[in-house]
Amino acid sequence: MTESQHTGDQRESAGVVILGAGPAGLVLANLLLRSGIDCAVLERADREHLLNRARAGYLAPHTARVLRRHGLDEGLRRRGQEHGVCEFRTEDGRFRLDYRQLGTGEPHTVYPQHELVADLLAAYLGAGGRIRFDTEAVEIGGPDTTRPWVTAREPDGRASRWSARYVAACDGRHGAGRRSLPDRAVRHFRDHGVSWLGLLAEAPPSLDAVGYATHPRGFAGHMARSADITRYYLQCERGTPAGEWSEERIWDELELRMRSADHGPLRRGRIVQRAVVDLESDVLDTLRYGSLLLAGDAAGLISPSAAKGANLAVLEAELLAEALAADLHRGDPGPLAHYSDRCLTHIWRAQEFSHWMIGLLHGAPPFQEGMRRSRMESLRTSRTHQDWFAEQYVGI
Ligand code: RFL
Repeated sequence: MTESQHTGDQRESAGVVILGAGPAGLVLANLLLRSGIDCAVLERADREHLLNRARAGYLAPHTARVLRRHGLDEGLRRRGQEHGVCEFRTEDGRFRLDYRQLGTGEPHTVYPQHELVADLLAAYLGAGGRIRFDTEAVEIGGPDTTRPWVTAREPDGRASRWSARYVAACDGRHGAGRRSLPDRAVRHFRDHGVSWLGLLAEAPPSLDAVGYATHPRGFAGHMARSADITRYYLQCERGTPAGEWSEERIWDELELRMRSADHGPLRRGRIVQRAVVDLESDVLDTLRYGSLLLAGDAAGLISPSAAKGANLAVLEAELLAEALAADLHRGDPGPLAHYSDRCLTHIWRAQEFSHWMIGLLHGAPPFQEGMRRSRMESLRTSRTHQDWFAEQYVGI
């Protein structure tokens, strides 16, 4: 009797086992498959859930370039909308920044994350990729060895054990990657002390710009997603249950904070998704623990204030794919040794800008509020500051 029959565990293996089929996991999986590296993706959610999970929407020019470079941008090219203007509404009126004309002169592409995930999944499956839905990685073992393994729960509830040369944890903030970090791992954490009620409305955008409104009652935000879906944010008290606000109260509050009386009404519609997001950040001191590599939200959490998370995930996935190919194809361990440092440079830069945005959009009396106003005024009046903003806003 084999050990697997004895324990009842199902035994599987792959060169690289990837946990999570979000943007990080699926970009990595596509690139590894194309370079001929045997890989398998384990995804906790079922396919339906995965393809309908609305999250990010603003993709950086770098993200579009990565997807184009690897022929993964067909949906983005067809359905993505270029976006290059933001509008700030404050107690002093409103001003617009055409950030496509400033800084590096590049726009965002608005393309819903779940559509990107659908494109990446179709490309991966079309190329013969292996993925297990409904399969939750429970724990990663042996990261300090050259034969790490993942224990997982299969859809039928049975345990499985996947062995690999490398495990890539792309399974987000609450995944097995984070849970399996060794004791020596150091995590730099920051709670920004602010919460947002994130909403998806079945309503066309109300502005042809990203809208950021500051108000004594708190921040409000408007971000287009598609011709008939718009994301809104409302700053709320920490601990507010997502369902507490009625739809009518949400729209009234959005109109009040976005100063609709002065600048025009919002186009209302059914709220189809809502969640409270506490603005938090964390950065790991390294993204590699032996044979365990982390990418995307698993590698670092960034508040959604500057729309960087999915963009970092794609950047890291490409770097990781190149590093794994160098190691597994050419026996060159150099790029893998530098993977973490290369990512951390971008991660800290994104964290810094995201933190700056939080300070721009939220004030607490009296000192922070003074800082917020000064920051906003400088952004309104200084061309140098506007160029800096534009560069950071679209860059990673
Ligand atoms: P994901 O997308 O969370 O995917 C992780 C996947 O792993 C699976 N999983 C597991 N699978 C197996 N075993 C386990 N134990 C598992 N645990 C989890 C999950 O089911 C999931 O499928 O992580 P990834 O790939 O790292 O991508 C990160 C992005 O999703 C995230 O950073 C962005 O959504 C952040 N973000 C934004 N980023 C942008 O770049 N631009 C934006 O405009 C933007 N807007 C946002 C956002 C995040 C938001 N929320 C939800 C915090 C707006 C919001 C409201």
